[in-house]
Amino acid sequence: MKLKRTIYTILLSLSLSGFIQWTDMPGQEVPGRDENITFLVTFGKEGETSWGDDDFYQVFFFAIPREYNQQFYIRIFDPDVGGEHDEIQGDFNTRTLFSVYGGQGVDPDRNEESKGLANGLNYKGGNLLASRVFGDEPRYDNKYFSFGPFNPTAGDFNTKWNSYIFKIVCEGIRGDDGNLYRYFLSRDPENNVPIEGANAFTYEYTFRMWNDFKSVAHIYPYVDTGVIYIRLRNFDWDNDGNILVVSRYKQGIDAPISSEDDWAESRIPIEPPEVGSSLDFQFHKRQGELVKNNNVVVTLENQRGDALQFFSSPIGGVPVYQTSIQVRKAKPK
Ligand SMILES: [Ca+2]
Ligand SMILES: [Ca+2]
Ligand SMILES: [Ca+2]
Ligand SMILES: [Ca+2]
Repeated sequence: MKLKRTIYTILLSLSLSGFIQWTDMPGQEVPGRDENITFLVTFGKEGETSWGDDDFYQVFFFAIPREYNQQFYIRIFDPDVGGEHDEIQGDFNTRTLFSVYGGQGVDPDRNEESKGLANGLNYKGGNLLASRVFGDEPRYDNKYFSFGPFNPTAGDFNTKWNSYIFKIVCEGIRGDDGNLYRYFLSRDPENNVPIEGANAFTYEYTFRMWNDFKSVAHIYPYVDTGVIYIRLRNFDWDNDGNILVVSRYKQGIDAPISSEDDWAESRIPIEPPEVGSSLDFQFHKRQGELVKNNNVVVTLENQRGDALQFFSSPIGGVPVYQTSIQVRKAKPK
Protein backbone atom coordinates (compact mmCIF):
# COMPACT_ATOMS: atom_id res chain seq x y z
CA MET A 1 0.00 0.00 0.00
CA LYS A 2 2.88 2.30 0.79
CA LEU A 3 4.38 1.52 -2.60
CA LYS A 4 1.07 2.27 -4.33
CA ARG A 5 0.88 5.58 -2.51
CA THR A 6 4.41 6.46 -3.56
CA ILE A 7 3.65 5.61 -7.17
CA TYR A 8 0.51 7.65 -6.95
CA THR A 9 2.42 10.66 -5.60
CA ILE A 10 4.92 10.33 -8.43
CA LEU A 11 2.10 10.10 -10.97
CA LEU A 12 0.38 13.10 -9.48
CA SER A 13 3.52 15.23 -9.65
CA LEU A 14 4.27 13.97 -13.16
CA SER A 15 0.78 14.81 -14.28
CA LEU A 16 1.05 18.26 -12.76
CA SER A 17 4.33 18.76 -14.57
CA GLY A 18 2.58 17.85 -17.81
CA PHE A 19 4.42 14.59 -18.38
CA ILE A 20 2.64 11.37 -17.65
CA GLN A 21 3.86 7.81 -17.49
CA TRP A 22 1.83 4.64 -17.20
CA THR A 23 4.23 2.74 -14.95
CA ASP A 24 2.61 -0.06 -12.98
CA MET A 25 -0.61 0.04 -14.96
CA PRO A 26 -1.61 -3.14 -16.65
CA GLY A 27 -3.88 -2.00 -19.45
CA GLN A 28 -4.04 -4.36 -22.34
CA GLU A 29 -7.52 -5.76 -22.09
CA VAL A 30 -10.22 -3.85 -23.90
CA PRO A 31 -12.64 -3.53 -22.15
CA GLY A 32 -10.29 -3.13 -19.20
CA ARG A 33 -10.15 -5.16 -16.01
CA ASP A 34 -11.70 -2.47 -13.81
CA GLU A 35 -14.44 -1.56 -16.28
CA ASN A 36 -16.62 -4.64 -15.83
CA ILE A 37 -17.86 -4.41 -19.41
CA THR A 38 -18.61 -7.58 -21.33
CA PHE A 39 -17.96 -6.60 -24.93
CA LEU A 40 -17.37 -3.85 -27.44
CA VAL A 41 -20.13 -3.67 -30.06
CA THR A 42 -20.14 -2.69 -33.73
CA PHE A 43 -23.17 -3.25 -35.95
CA GLY A 44 -23.23 -3.80 -39.69
CA LYS A 45 -24.04 -0.55 -41.48
CA GLU A 46 -27.49 -1.77 -42.52
CA GLY A 47 -28.44 -1.99 -38.83
CA GLU A 48 -30.78 0.37 -36.98
CA THR A 49 -29.21 2.98 -34.72
CA SER A 50 -31.97 2.14 -32.22
CA TRP A 51 -30.06 -1.08 -31.52
CA GLY A 52 -27.42 1.00 -29.80
CA ASP A 53 -24.63 1.78 -32.27
CA ASP A 54 -24.89 5.31 -33.67
CA ASP A 55 -22.29 5.06 -36.46
CA PHE A 56 -21.33 1.40 -37.19
CA TYR A 57 -17.64 1.80 -36.51
CA GLN A 58 -15.38 1.96 -33.47
CA VAL A 59 -11.85 3.32 -33.10
CA PHE A 60 -9.44 2.25 -30.36
CA PHE A 61 -5.84 3.25 -29.69
CA PHE A 62 -3.02 1.32 -28.08
CA ALA A 63 -0.05 3.07 -26.49
CA ILE A 64 3.19 1.08 -26.27
CA PRO A 65 5.75 2.56 -23.85
CA ARG A 66 9.02 3.64 -25.44
CA GLU A 67 11.01 1.25 -23.22
CA TYR A 68 9.32 -1.79 -24.76
CA ASN A 69 11.42 -2.90 -27.71
CA GLN A 70 10.03 -6.29 -28.71
CA GLN A 71 7.35 -7.24 -31.18
CA PHE A 72 3.71 -7.41 -30.13
CA TYR A 73 0.29 -8.56 -31.31
CA ILE A 74 -3.24 -7.19 -31.23
CA ARG A 75 -5.56 -10.08 -30.47
CA ILE A 76 -9.32 -9.96 -31.11
CA PHE A 77 -11.65 -12.23 -29.17
CA ASP A 78 -14.68 -13.44 -31.17
CA PRO A 79 -13.95 -11.36 -34.28
CA ASP A 80 -16.63 -13.26 -36.24
CA VAL A 81 -20.32 -12.33 -36.44
CA GLY A 82 -22.08 -15.60 -35.74
CA GLY A 83 -22.35 -18.39 -33.20
CA GLU A 84 -21.75 -17.25 -29.65
CA HIS A 85 -21.81 -13.71 -28.22
CA ASP A 86 -23.01 -11.82 -31.32
CA GLU A 87 -26.38 -10.06 -31.75
CA ILE A 88 -28.41 -11.64 -34.54
CA GLN A 89 -31.03 -9.77 -36.60
CA GLY A 90 -32.83 -12.21 -38.92
CA ASP A 91 -29.89 -14.35 -39.94
CA PHE A 92 -26.18 -13.61 -39.63
CA ASN A 93 -25.16 -11.63 -42.72
CA THR A 94 -22.80 -9.03 -41.25
CA ARG A 95 -19.19 -8.55 -42.23
CA THR A 96 -16.88 -6.40 -40.16
CA LEU A 97 -13.51 -5.08 -41.22
CA PHE A 98 -10.75 -4.76 -38.62
CA SER A 99 -7.79 -2.55 -39.65
CA VAL A 100 -4.59 -1.73 -37.75
CA TYR A 101 -2.77 1.55 -38.39
CA GLY A 102 0.63 2.93 -37.37
CA GLY A 103 2.88 5.79 -38.42
CA GLN A 104 2.13 9.47 -38.86
CA GLY A 105 -1.50 10.45 -38.79
CA VAL A 106 -2.49 7.98 -36.07
CA ASP A 107 -1.73 10.10 -32.98
CA PRO A 108 -5.03 11.84 -32.10
CA ASP A 109 -3.16 14.63 -30.28
CA ARG A 110 -1.78 15.73 -33.65
CA ASN A 111 -4.52 14.55 -36.00
CA GLU A 112 -8.01 15.45 -34.77
CA GLU A 113 -9.73 13.37 -37.46
CA SER A 114 -8.01 10.23 -36.19
CA LYS A 115 -10.25 10.29 -33.09
CA GLY A 116 -13.12 8.96 -35.18
CA LEU A 117 -15.71 11.22 -33.60
CA ALA A 118 -17.40 12.76 -36.60
CA ASN A 119 -18.89 10.86 -39.51
CA GLY A 120 -17.42 11.93 -42.82
CA LEU A 121 -13.98 12.74 -41.41
CA ASN A 122 -11.03 10.51 -42.20
CA TYR A 123 -10.54 8.40 -39.08
CA LYS A 124 -8.22 6.10 -41.03
CA GLY A 125 -5.18 8.40 -40.89
CA GLY A 126 -1.83 6.56 -40.72
CA ASN A 127 -0.27 3.62 -42.54
CA LEU A 128 -2.38 0.52 -42.87
CA LEU A 129 -0.35 -2.28 -41.25
CA ALA A 130 -2.87 -5.14 -41.36
CA SER A 131 -6.55 -5.78 -41.97
CA ARG A 132 -9.05 -8.62 -42.27
CA VAL A 133 -12.78 -9.00 -42.91
CA PHE A 134 -14.76 -11.37 -40.66
CA GLY A 135 -18.21 -12.79 -41.34
CA ASP A 136 -19.91 -15.82 -39.84
CA GLU A 137 -16.78 -17.93 -39.29
CA PRO A 138 -16.98 -20.82 -36.81
CA ARG A 139 -13.17 -20.98 -36.87
CA TYR A 140 -13.03 -17.69 -34.99
CA ASP A 141 -16.24 -18.05 -33.00
CA ASN A 142 -15.52 -17.71 -29.26
CA LYS A 143 -11.82 -17.74 -30.17
CA TYR A 144 -8.97 -15.33 -30.74
CA PHE A 145 -7.48 -14.00 -33.95
CA SER A 146 -4.08 -12.27 -33.72
CA PHE A 147 -2.84 -9.36 -35.83
CA GLY A 148 0.94 -8.97 -35.95
CA PRO A 149 3.75 -9.17 -35.18
CA PHE A 150 4.24 -5.41 -35.09
CA ASN A 151 7.34 -3.43 -34.19
CA PRO A 152 6.66 -0.69 -31.63
CA THR A 153 8.52 1.87 -33.73
CA ALA A 154 5.92 1.38 -36.49
CA GLY A 155 3.59 3.40 -34.26
CA ASP A 156 3.16 7.18 -34.13
CA PHE A 157 5.33 8.54 -31.31
CA ASN A 158 3.60 10.73 -28.74
CA THR A 159 5.96 12.68 -26.47
CA LYS A 160 3.38 13.46 -23.79
CA TRP A 161 2.69 9.79 -23.18
CA ASN A 162 6.25 8.75 -24.09
CA SER A 163 4.64 5.99 -26.13
CA TYR A 164 4.12 4.71 -29.66
CA ILE A 165 0.48 4.95 -30.65
CA PHE A 166 -1.34 2.38 -32.80
CA LYS A 167 -4.95 2.41 -33.89
CA ILE A 168 -7.45 -0.34 -34.61
CA VAL A 169 -10.69 0.38 -36.43
CA CYS A 170 -13.68 -1.97 -36.56
CA GLU A 171 -16.27 -1.19 -39.24
CA GLY A 172 -19.54 -2.92 -40.04
CA ILE A 173 -19.21 -2.95 -43.82
CA ARG A 174 -22.25 -5.14 -44.54
CA GLY A 175 -25.35 -6.60 -42.90
CA ASP A 176 -27.36 -5.61 -39.84
CA ASP A 177 -26.15 -7.84 -36.99
CA GLY A 178 -24.04 -6.72 -34.07
CA ASN A 179 -20.45 -7.89 -33.73
CA LEU A 180 -19.48 -8.29 -30.08
CA TYR A 181 -15.72 -8.58 -29.50
CA ARG A 182 -12.84 -7.70 -27.22
CA TYR A 183 -9.19 -6.78 -27.74
CA PHE A 184 -6.01 -7.84 -26.00
CA LEU A 185 -2.61 -6.25 -26.55
CA SER A 186 -0.13 -9.09 -26.18
CA ARG A 187 3.54 -10.01 -26.38
CA ASP A 188 2.51 -13.45 -27.63
CA PRO A 189 0.34 -14.46 -30.62
CA GLU A 190 -1.19 -17.51 -28.91
CA ASN A 191 -1.69 -16.27 -25.35
CA ASN A 192 -2.62 -13.06 -23.60
CA VAL A 193 0.70 -11.81 -22.25
CA PRO A 194 0.49 -8.14 -21.24
CA ILE A 195 3.02 -5.45 -22.03
CA GLU A 196 3.92 -3.62 -18.85
CA GLY A 197 3.06 0.05 -18.94
CA ALA A 198 0.89 -0.10 -22.06
CA ASN A 199 -2.63 1.27 -22.18
CA ALA A 200 -5.60 1.56 -24.53
CA PHE A 201 -8.05 4.38 -25.06
CA THR A 202 -10.93 5.60 -27.16
CA TYR A 203 -12.93 8.81 -27.62
CA GLU A 204 -16.26 7.17 -28.40
CA TYR A 205 -17.04 4.05 -26.50
CA THR A 206 -19.73 1.66 -27.82
CA PHE A 207 -20.28 -1.25 -25.48
CA ARG A 208 -22.71 -3.87 -24.20
CA MET A 209 -24.10 -3.81 -20.66
CA TRP A 210 -24.39 -7.03 -18.68
CA ASN A 211 -27.74 -8.82 -18.61
CA ASP A 212 -27.50 -8.73 -14.82
CA PHE A 213 -29.14 -6.29 -12.40
CA LYS A 214 -26.21 -6.27 -10.03
CA SER A 215 -23.39 -5.62 -12.47
CA VAL A 216 -22.15 -2.05 -12.59
CA ALA A 217 -20.07 -1.03 -15.63
CA HIS A 218 -17.40 1.67 -15.32
CA ILE A 219 -15.48 3.86 -17.73
CA TYR A 220 -12.60 6.07 -16.71
CA PRO A 221 -11.80 9.36 -18.43
CA TYR A 222 -8.68 11.25 -17.39
CA VAL A 223 -9.03 14.92 -16.41
CA ASP A 224 -6.09 16.88 -17.76
CA THR A 225 -4.86 20.32 -16.73
CA GLY A 226 -7.14 23.15 -17.86
CA VAL A 227 -10.44 21.26 -17.71
CA ILE A 228 -13.15 23.36 -16.05
CA TYR A 229 -16.20 21.37 -16.98
CA ILE A 230 -17.04 18.34 -19.06
CA ARG A 231 -19.91 17.54 -21.36
CA LEU A 232 -20.94 13.91 -21.08
CA ARG A 233 -23.09 12.46 -23.86
CA ASN A 234 -24.74 9.06 -23.93
CA PHE A 235 -26.76 7.38 -26.68
CA ASP A 236 -29.53 4.75 -26.59
CA TRP A 237 -29.30 4.02 -22.88
CA ASP A 238 -32.90 2.70 -23.01
CA ASN A 239 -33.72 4.31 -19.63
CA ASP A 240 -31.68 1.51 -18.07
CA GLY A 241 -31.06 2.80 -14.53
CA ASN A 242 -28.60 5.57 -13.60
CA ILE A 243 -25.33 6.95 -14.81
CA LEU A 244 -23.32 8.26 -11.85
CA VAL A 245 -20.19 10.40 -11.97
CA VAL A 246 -17.82 9.58 -9.11
CA SER A 247 -14.38 10.99 -8.37
CA ARG A 248 -12.07 11.78 -5.46
CA TYR A 249 -14.27 14.83 -4.97
CA LYS A 250 -17.72 13.69 -6.15
CA GLN A 251 -19.67 11.10 -4.20
CA GLY A 252 -21.97 10.52 -7.15
CA ILE A 253 -23.62 13.01 -9.51
CA ASP A 254 -26.59 11.71 -11.48
CA ALA A 255 -26.11 12.34 -15.22
CA PRO A 256 -29.14 12.70 -17.52
CA ILE A 257 -29.79 9.43 -19.38
CA SER A 258 -30.91 8.72 -22.93
CA SER A 259 -33.82 6.49 -23.83
CA GLU A 260 -34.30 4.92 -27.29
CA ASP A 261 -32.22 6.01 -30.29
CA ASP A 262 -31.41 9.43 -28.83
CA TRP A 263 -28.59 11.31 -27.12
CA ALA A 264 -28.66 12.80 -23.63
CA GLU A 265 -26.17 15.45 -22.64
CA SER A 266 -25.01 16.81 -19.31
CA ARG A 267 -22.56 19.47 -18.23
CA ILE A 268 -20.56 18.56 -15.16
CA PRO A 269 -18.22 21.02 -13.38
CA ILE A 270 -14.69 19.90 -12.59
CA GLU A 271 -13.10 20.97 -9.30
CA PRO A 272 -9.36 21.63 -8.94
CA PRO A 273 -8.75 18.46 -6.82
CA GLU A 274 -10.06 16.36 -9.71
CA VAL A 275 -7.50 17.64 -12.22
CA GLY A 276 -4.76 15.11 -12.85
CA SER A 277 -6.93 12.14 -11.91
CA SER A 278 -9.51 9.86 -13.45
CA LEU A 279 -13.26 10.10 -13.12
CA ASP A 280 -15.42 7.02 -12.68
CA PHE A 281 -18.59 6.94 -14.78
CA GLN A 282 -20.75 4.23 -13.28
CA PHE A 283 -23.54 2.57 -15.25
CA HIS A 284 -26.11 1.08 -12.89
CA LYS A 285 -28.86 -1.05 -14.37
CA ARG A 286 -32.52 -0.37 -13.66
CA GLN A 287 -34.01 -2.79 -11.13
CA GLY A 288 -37.25 -4.62 -11.79
CA GLU A 289 -37.73 -5.54 -15.43
CA LEU A 290 -34.39 -6.40 -17.03
CA VAL A 291 -33.30 -4.27 -20.00
CA LYS A 292 -31.73 -6.98 -22.13
CA ASN A 293 -28.78 -6.72 -24.52
CA ASN A 294 -28.36 -3.01 -23.91
CA ASN A 295 -25.75 -1.44 -26.20
CA VAL A 296 -24.77 2.15 -25.43
CA VAL A 297 -22.46 4.87 -26.75
CA VAL A 298 -20.61 7.37 -24.54
CA THR A 299 -18.52 10.43 -25.49
CA LEU A 300 -16.99 13.23 -23.46
CA GLU A 301 -15.56 16.65 -24.17
CA ASN A 302 -14.20 19.59 -22.17
CA GLN A 303 -15.42 23.20 -22.13
CA ARG A 304 -13.42 23.93 -25.30
CA GLY A 305 -15.08 21.10 -27.19
CA ASP A 306 -11.97 18.89 -27.14
CA ALA A 307 -12.77 15.21 -26.78
CA LEU A 308 -11.49 13.43 -23.67
CA GLN A 309 -10.16 9.90 -23.73
CA PHE A 310 -11.52 6.88 -21.87
CA PHE A 311 -8.60 4.72 -20.71
CA SER A 312 -8.98 0.97 -20.38
CA SER A 313 -6.77 1.16 -17.31
CA PRO A 314 -7.64 4.26 -15.23
CA ILE A 315 -4.72 6.65 -14.89
CA GLY A 316 -3.77 7.05 -11.23
CA GLY A 317 -5.97 4.06 -10.39
CA VAL A 318 -9.69 3.80 -9.79
CA PRO A 319 -10.74 7.11 -8.16
CA VAL A 320 -12.20 6.76 -4.69
CA TYR A 321 -14.37 9.43 -3.12
CA GLN A 322 -12.53 11.08 -0.20
CA THR A 323 -14.60 12.51 2.61
CA SER A 324 -11.70 14.84 3.28
CA ILE A 325 -10.02 15.78 0.03
CA GLN A 326 -6.82 16.59 1.95
CA VAL A 327 -6.28 12.86 2.33
CA ARG A 328 -5.13 11.95 -1.15
CA LYS A 329 -4.35 8.32 -1.62
CA ALA A 330 -4.86 5.70 -4.27
CA LYS A 331 -7.19 2.78 -3.67
CA PRO A 332 -5.10 -0.09 -2.26
CA LYS A 333 -5.23 -3.16 -4.51
CA1 LIG B 1 -19.25 -15.16 -32.33
CA1 LIG C 1 -28.83 -10.12 -40.23
CA1 LIG D 1 -18.11 -11.37 -32.50
CA1 LIG E 1 -29.30 0.56 -26.05
